[in-house]
Amino acid sequence: MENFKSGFVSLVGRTNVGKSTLLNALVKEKVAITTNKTQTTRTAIKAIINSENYQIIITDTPRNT
Ligand SMILES: Nc1nc2c(ncn2[C@@H]2O[C@H](COP(=O)(O)OP(=O)(O)OP(=O)(O)O)[C@@H](O)[C@H]2O)c(=O)[nH]1
Ligand SMILES: [Mg+2]
Repeated sequence: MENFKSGFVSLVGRTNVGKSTLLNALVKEKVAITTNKTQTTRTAIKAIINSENYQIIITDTPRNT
């Protein structure tokens, strides 16, 4: 566990810029709905990436503007 690291990442930004698309790509699963329409994500969506040496907790957020 000595070299194990963990942390949080939040994806924030204007609507329709690709936050949810990036989340899905990072976790390699379709956890968040993505569309070409604005204000798609309505609630914060959390996903976790686990690896031998790290854990990342990612939150995709609804549009910020
Ligand atoms: N050309 C291009 N289009 C992208 C890229 N990433 C995402 N898109 C497209 O941009 C649109 C919006 O993507 P979303 O991931 O739903 O955007 P979002 O930021 O989550 O939007 P909200 O949930 O409304 O805040 C979709 O049509 C995606 O296919 C990219 O890197 N390049
Ligand atoms: Mg979204």
